[in-house]
Amino acid sequence: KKVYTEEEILAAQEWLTDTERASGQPEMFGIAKKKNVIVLQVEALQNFVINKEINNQEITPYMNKLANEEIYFTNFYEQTALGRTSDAEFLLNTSLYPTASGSAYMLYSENQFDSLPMNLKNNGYSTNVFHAYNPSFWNRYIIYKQFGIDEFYSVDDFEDAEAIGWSINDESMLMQSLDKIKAMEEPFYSHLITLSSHHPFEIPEKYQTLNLEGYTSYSDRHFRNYIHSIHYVDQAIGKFIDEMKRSGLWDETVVLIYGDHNTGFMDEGNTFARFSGADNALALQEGDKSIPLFVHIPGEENPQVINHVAGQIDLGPTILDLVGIPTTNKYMLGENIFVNKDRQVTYRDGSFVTNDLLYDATPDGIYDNGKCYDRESRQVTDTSLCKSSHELGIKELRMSDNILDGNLILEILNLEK
Ligand code: GP9
Ligand code: MN
Repeated sequence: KKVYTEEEILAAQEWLTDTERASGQPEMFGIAKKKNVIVLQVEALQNFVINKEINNQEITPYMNKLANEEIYFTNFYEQTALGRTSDAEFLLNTSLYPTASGSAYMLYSENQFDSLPMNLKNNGYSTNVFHAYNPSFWNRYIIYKQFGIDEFYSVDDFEDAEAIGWSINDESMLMQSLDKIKAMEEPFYSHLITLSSHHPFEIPEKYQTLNLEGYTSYSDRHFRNYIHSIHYVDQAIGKFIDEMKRSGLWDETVVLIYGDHNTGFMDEGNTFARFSGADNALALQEGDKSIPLFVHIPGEENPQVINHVAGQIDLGPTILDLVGIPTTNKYMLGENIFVNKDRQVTYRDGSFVTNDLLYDATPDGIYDNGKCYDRESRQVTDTSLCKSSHELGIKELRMSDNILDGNLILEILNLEK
């Protein structure tokens, strides 16, 4: 643990509670007051498959239905680093940035956080996580305690079922989880983390139901596997939602569904890139980090497609706002994604995306070596146009790192005493 001066601790506090960032009456505050919350985090789900057909077949018919009937964020970006799934969880649970090396779940599992689950728990929610894998993987069983998770259902808490990839198949995992959820007292918060669509995306032949003619070459195998696998997971999600509707839970529960991170396969000119329409460097950058986010809010009948930029770091504050827990003084870096403002999504390497610009940093970290793109003209633009946002992003990353290194949320709470 690094030691910081009182001045530095107060600077972190000020940054975290910055009123400009948290400004305005957040839209939709309390619109789902005391409703249950289900967060469904889907392994390697990218946005390019949504509303897309292959050989005249929908890849994700059930999620396409969500896109048409619920709230669909089309410009939502993943912000993970080397901690992969655990980084996506970390962003959700803490609204801080993942670490530049290693994994925050491993390195800072005993830190103090102003976590999403703890905030819900303090407001009468029971809190639980479902993930059918070894509980010590990514240090989950340690850090979940720190987050205020009451119950972690890991591999041994599920009945055995046909395996896909690393564990029991998602359909069984989701339905078994739902059985447990149905018996819970309300309100509850449940985070479900799927696994069937894990790299290298191989699933048993009987689930490979799409006709992928035209993509049969050896070099297309990852693409093929990915499309089959996401199609399988999509129908599992469909069954899960149908059962939520049948049992009445759908009307009592806020549901968020999003991908944890990219496939890592979208490269210039390859099938992933071509199929998703990423035919230039800017589109590649956008497409690679773009994940879908669907939000279901009970009582909100009007479907909405929301195009402004937002990222995973914003999930926690958004959920708290929806269920009516004020976020103004929370020690979180994100903000409610329903507020339509010119938000910036910063990536771990200092790259960022806004509604208008995308900055692509180089591994050497030298600002001028990176590229600044105008998202409207789709061209590389004057590097200086990205400068101030880049500086803000770097400052925020550093602040987040300090908060972890010095366990500063605990230090702030101690000062407040
Ligand atoms: C296993 C799962 C692994 O628990 O989280 O996913 P990964 O981190 O490799 O994406
Ligand atoms: Mn993952």
